[in-house]
Amino acid sequence: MSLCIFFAAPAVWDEYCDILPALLTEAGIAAEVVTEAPDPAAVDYIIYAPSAPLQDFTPFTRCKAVLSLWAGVERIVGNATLTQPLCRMVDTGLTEGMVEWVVGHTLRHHLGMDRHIVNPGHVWDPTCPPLARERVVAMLGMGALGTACARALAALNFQILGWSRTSKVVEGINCLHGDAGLEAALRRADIVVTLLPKTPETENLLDARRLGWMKRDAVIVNPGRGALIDDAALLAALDAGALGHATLDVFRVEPLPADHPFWSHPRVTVTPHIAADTRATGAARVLVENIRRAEAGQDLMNLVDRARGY
Ligand code: NDP
Ligand code: OXD
Repeated sequence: MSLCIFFAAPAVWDEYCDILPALLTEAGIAAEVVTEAPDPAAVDYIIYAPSAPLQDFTPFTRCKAVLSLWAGVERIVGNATLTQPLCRMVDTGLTEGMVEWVVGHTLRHHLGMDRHIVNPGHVWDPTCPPLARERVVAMLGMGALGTACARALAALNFQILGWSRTSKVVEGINCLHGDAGLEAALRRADIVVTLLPKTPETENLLDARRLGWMKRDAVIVNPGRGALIDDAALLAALDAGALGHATLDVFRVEPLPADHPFWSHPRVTVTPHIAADTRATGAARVLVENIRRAEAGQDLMNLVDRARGY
């Protein structure tokens, strides 16, 4: 019998307490899932969300894997006490949610919807927006989420420039990498979507210099991580009219403090880290499949490269 410990906020456990044991049984895995273990040395698997206070993994001497409920692992990946394999969450529900959020906010800016939703002067302006085929969207990050969003936007005819650390070939997407690729993408894009993990290399990626490469009316849509963008440089660019708008879902401090200038800035839209949620029905299957693989001595899915940081 394996022992799995679930470290997350109590409300998260409520979502998994029935489905996870049921799916383990369905998969033929003899395992118990608990939220407290008197003897950490008896634990085989740790299911982890950053809302849990767990910091010291040292006592979990028998643990075969730490399975993150989140896609982004920046709050755990650098933990020196974590020596076990770490898997991040890749799940269809998470991906679908992200695609819907990114497509929705991209279309808002592409179609100029705000002009008609907020039109206090009842101005009849029949100017039509361009077609999607006339707009360039840069997708910074072409991983599980970025690639799905890029494909969905390409299916609507947007011209997509994908940018990643390593070179890629994705049908229908012009894939770039490296510093020159980033500059080319930022200079050409009308809308820039940031779906990168937070790592030492991506922190402040969009700083004053790189924001300066963007078109004056370009829009940033950031569901990745707050630290990807230099906040002060972004506000300065927006105030100077050097950028059109920023739609931000993620922030350096969450919840975003009440006095943060993003809340009231006329060119900033704040959404409260809701771009995509890990949903228990799909995510529990991913957890169970990884436990099954570990028990069978097979390779784990979605393994984090600790050196790379994602
Ligand atoms: P992946 O690990 O699948 O993809 C990451 C992508 O970023 C890869 O294409 C990778 O390049 C690229 N990348 C990483 N470092 C660099 C770098 N230094 N330069 C250029 N490209 C780089 O992650 P996901 O797509 O699953 O998730 C992305 C992020 O989305 C998460 O880390 C998390 O922060 C955020 N997220 C936000 C949510 C929300 O609700 N707001 C929900 C879920 C996730 P390569 O392909 O070459 O390795
Ligand atoms: C995640 C997130 O990383 O919700 O899963 O941001």
